[in-house]
Amino acid sequence: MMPDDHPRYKSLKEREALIEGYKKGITAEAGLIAHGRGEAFDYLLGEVTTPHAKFAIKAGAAALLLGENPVISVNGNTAALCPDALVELSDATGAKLEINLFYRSDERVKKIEEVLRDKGAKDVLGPGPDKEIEGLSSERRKVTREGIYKSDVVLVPLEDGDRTEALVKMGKKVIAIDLNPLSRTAQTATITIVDNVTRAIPELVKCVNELKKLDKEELLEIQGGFDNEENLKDAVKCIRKL
Ligand code: PTJ
Repeated sequence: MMPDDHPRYKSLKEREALIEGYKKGITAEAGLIAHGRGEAFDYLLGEVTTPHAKFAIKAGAAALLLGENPVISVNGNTAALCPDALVELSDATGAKLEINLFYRSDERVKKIEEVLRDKGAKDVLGPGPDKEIEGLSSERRKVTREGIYKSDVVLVPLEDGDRTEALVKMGKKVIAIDLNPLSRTAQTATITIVDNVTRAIPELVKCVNELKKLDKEELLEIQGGFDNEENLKDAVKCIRKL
């Protein structure tokens, strides 16, 4: 039992959630290692949503609201760490939830679908993929026509660089959430939120609900005022300042 006054309570709870997810067959074994890498960057960022992350969250929220067929890609880490927030974001934006796994198995897809439905998701895409992303050989190539394949905006938390590149090549706006500002995903995405998914996704929900009051022109202005390269430089500067 974790004492809630432990100075690293939140971080330790996240580890517990992932270990639990792994035991239930939701999170991949390598997902635990990937989280460790994320934790190291989060530590360097002060474990807070920094101003550059907030700026990217605002641009990402505007892009999701402007999208005609926005999709939220769900993997084993996010399903274990923040399933409620994923469903809330889908409800707030109308974005579809699609399970897309690097270590894909029908069993894992089914278990993640159950987690999302348990949290109130009505439609979950991912089982029975009927299209493939061109130029991608990993299991992540398997997508659904109605979801990721036809999407114009895709949110990809904890992604690998190959698929980000392939999605961008298909002409999609890719919003990535990645604690590592130097990763290929971070560098390739249209909008990169350098933040922990456990903070960034609830923040996106809040921001989407605020931006809903704006008209299309105002949303376009927010989206257009974002420069990913510049924002990533700020993220690196923030780490260097330590
Ligand atoms: O569930 P699956 O089968 O799709 O597998 C998922 C993993 C995570 C195993 C797979 O996508 C993978 O291997 O990812 P990578 O290539 O290790 O990339 C993970 C990236 O996410 C790294 O740059 C980490 O720094 C970052 N990261 C890890 N945990 C978090 C994170 N970013 C934001 N929030 C986190 N909690």
